[in-house]
Amino acid sequence: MKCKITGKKINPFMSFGKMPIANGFLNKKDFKKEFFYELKVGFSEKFSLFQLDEYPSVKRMFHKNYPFYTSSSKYMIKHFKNYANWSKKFLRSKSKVIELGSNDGTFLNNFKNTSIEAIGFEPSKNVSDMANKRGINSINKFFNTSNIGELKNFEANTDLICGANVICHIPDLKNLFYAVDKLLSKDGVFVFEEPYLGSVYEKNSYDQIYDEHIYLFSGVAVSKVAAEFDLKLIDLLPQTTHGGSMRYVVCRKNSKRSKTQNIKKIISYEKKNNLDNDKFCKKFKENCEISKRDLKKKIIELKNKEKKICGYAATSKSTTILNYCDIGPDLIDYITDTTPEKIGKYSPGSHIPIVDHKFFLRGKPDVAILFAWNHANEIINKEKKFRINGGRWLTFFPKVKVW
Ligand code: JHZ
Repeated sequence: MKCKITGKKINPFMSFGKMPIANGFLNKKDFKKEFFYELKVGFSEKFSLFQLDEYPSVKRMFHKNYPFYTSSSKYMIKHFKNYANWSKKFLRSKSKVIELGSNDGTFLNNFKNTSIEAIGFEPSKNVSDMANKRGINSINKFFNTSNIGELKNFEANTDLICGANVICHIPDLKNLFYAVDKLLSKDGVFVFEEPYLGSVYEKNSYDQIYDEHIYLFSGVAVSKVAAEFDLKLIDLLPQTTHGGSMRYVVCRKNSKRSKTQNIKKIISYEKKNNLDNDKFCKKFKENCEISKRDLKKKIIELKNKEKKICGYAATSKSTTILNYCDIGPDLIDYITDTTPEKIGKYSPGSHIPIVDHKFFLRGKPDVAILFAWNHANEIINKEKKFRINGGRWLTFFPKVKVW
């Protein structure tokens, strides 16, 4: 395995086994030709960067039927509104803004009807089309040095380049930073929030590791990577989204902007927990193995008691859980979901039927495995009836629990 920045050899420390495309929901007729790769992870000491070894081509992952809409969570709509309002402190009335991986426009919608010129880059056509329909300027392309050529008046003139849950999806970080360098204004900021390595390690939420998440960042990693590209990390802001994320604020090395105290605090937490070096990897691997054993044991125990088990939300994350723990339709009857592109299909690799969310209570499950555990508050609140009727949730981070 090679570090994706230095090209130097690194030793993968763990394999999650053969994996399908995390969002590759499929029809029965396509089971035989399903694509698999090996999900192995390693750690680059030079950049303290947690990364995947193999991953499928980006075109296999992001295409005209990408089955994820940011707006599928009410909480996330609110979160993006707050994120956009917060980011306005970096903007002037005529500023230019670019969002990477702008999906259905949930974030950029907050700049509509303002004097700010905002553009999104979104490689998946269905979600990009949805943004354009909402009146949000969305370019249906990957953000890279080849595709920013037409944005002449954004060159060295963009005050905010931002993303959420997107930078970790971009394999070629060098090209990404070159494109950012071309577009960022003198004191402009590059802001992104991503699932945080510290939270994944603390909660043992290894399901954040799948094909689309090529990197798991930390404060140390981003500060080292930024420095490599003549940028500096000036702020770190922990977020509760996606089970624990971090917002990174980066600007040009010679910008007048200065670093906040948050950086020192968070980086010292990371150093204390060895997240800046590969010492944490062994423990992390052991924790994943324990979690896998406990989850499988609990599900078999429930099944032996003749409980009807379903999954709640066919998340990308559930692909890692189901395939790594070898959980299939013999154990889980179906998974309910709200996304039209997933309903009527089968889960990648494990081939569990995905049914419309309307079927959740009607199916009368005894136990529902909460695969969208990161949206637990929102879901448990709207599904109060499930527990009142005697149903129980099964959650698995940080420990397996039926409640
Ligand atoms: P959710 C996706 O991951 C993919 P996923 C991506 N790689 C990423 O980084 C993050 O998002 C940001 C369903 N659902 O948000 C809808 C319900 O059924 O945890 C979706 O299929 N009922 C870009 O997929 C799925 O969950 C609900 O009440 O792990 C989304 O899951 C809610 C709230 C969601 O992201």
